[in-house]
Amino acid sequence: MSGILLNRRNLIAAGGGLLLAGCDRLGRDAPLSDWLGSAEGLTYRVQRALGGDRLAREFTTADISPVFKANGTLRPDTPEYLRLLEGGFADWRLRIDGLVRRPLELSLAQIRRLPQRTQITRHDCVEGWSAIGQWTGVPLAAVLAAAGLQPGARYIVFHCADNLGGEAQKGGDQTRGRYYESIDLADAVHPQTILAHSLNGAPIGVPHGAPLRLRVERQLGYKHAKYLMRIEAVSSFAHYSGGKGGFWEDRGYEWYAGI
Ligand SMILES: Nc1nc2c(c(=O)[nH]1)N[C@H]1C(S)=C(S)[C@@H](COP(=O)(O)O)O[C@H]1N2
Ligand SMILES: [Mo]
Repeated sequence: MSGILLNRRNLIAAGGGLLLAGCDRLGRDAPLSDWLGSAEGLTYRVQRALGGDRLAREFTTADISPVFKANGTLRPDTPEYLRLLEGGFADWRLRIDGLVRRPLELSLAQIRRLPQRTQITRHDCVEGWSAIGQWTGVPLAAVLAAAGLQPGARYIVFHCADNLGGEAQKGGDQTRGRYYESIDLADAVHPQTILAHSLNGAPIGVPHGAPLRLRVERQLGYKHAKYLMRIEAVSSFAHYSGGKGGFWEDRGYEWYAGI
């Protein structure tokens, strides 16, 4: 895994020809939403990222919250997860597959050997609480560059280890389901989008998503999938679960949860 060039140009090269179409189609008559959903729309979004997208605010160590609240699943109860936890996650592997050229399975040790980024950010939950923490992990862009996105890839889906009951006060369908999330490629290649293994300098504990969780800093807390098992590049997320792109989205929350 060493020696991968982890820049966006690589990711684009992996995407093959994504940049051939220009942005000039924006001015056409077709509704913008149609355009954004097209292959050219993908180009637009990737170029938006290339142009240096807005960064979420970063803080100093003095700002770190003494207590970082844990929310949602605090300890997955699936036999698979409990077995991995018991083994100290030595047997845990992150699968990267779907519309990629080289499906990968990465151990925690391999993930820690990839380029790392540390960032101190504020987590905002829709329930009205926030916490500032220091997260360390590998940029998602690096992992995607290693796997090589296929041209049809438009979203990244995160499959988690836990089932969640769905708390009554959050409204909507309360059926228990596997937690999952999804983001578009602009957020996927954003420099602050990382797969984090450490919080405040220590390995992430079980309540916060051990052994690996997503940080996607320009969006609300529920997008930050914990207990990652598999990352899948897809052209559409319509066929997953409720079809809205995430556990809480299927229960009425926005898919793009921008802060
Ligand atoms: N797998 C999984 N990821 C999840 C959740 C969950 O229940 N399961 N809850 C989400 C919500 S609503 C929030 S606010 C954050 C909480 O992260 P924390 O427990 O580290 O504070 O995780 C998000 N990611
Ligand atoms: Mo949340």
